[in-house]
Amino acid sequence: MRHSNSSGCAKQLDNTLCYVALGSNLGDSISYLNKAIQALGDHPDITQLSVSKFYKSKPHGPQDQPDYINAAVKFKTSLSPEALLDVLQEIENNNQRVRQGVVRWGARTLDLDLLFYADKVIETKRLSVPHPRICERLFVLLPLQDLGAGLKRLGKGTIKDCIHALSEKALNDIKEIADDDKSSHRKNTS
Ligand code: A4P
Ligand code: MG
Repeated sequence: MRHSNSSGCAKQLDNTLCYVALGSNLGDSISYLNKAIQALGDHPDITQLSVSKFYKSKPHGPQDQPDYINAAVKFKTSLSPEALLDVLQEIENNNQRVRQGVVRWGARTLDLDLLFYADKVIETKRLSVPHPRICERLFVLLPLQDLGAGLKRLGKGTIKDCIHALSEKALNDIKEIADDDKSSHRKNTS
């Protein structure tokens, strides 16, 4: 089966439901997220893309870096997990992502993490799926909740259970971004 995207091109439909987390804390973060969403939506092997709300939060890990903007997307794809990782890393590279080597969790223009690839558990040199830190991170849990994702595959209860297990400080450190703010940046990217 085929359908058309916004530019009218036919796209191959496939059935693997994936969730990807987006994060940025360097430069115009909202624009970087919007550019990544556009690149994923335009990819010929990706269909039915939905986007969560955007959130602003304090950094996890080293504190001497700017606040992050985070979101998540879900889509269907015919790409294998490794091929999808290649696409995610290419989009990061096209958006000025510089890997700093020694600084774990350092500042970045764009980070795209594969959270779920259907129900598959993947442990290879390049991929850990489901992403190992989902339940510790409100900036991942809230966008997943927006997208109606389930966490059954993690064996840690529901998204709400994971959110309630996090500290009050974590809850205070994250704020939803108004749609007006998102769209003003989206206009700047077109
Ligand atoms: N890799 C393994 N599994 C995956 C996966 N499921 N998705 C490998 C994507 N990549 C995966 O990634 C390093 C290697 O992980 C890749 O080469 C890939 O083969 P990277 O993007 O170069 O490095 P990274 O992102 O710095 O590492 P890491 O450990 O993935 O960091 P995280 O967990 O993404 O944390 N605070 C807030 N508020 N918001 C944030 O978004 N992000 C981080 C980064 C820290 N603090 C944050 C946020
Ligand atoms: Mg990453």
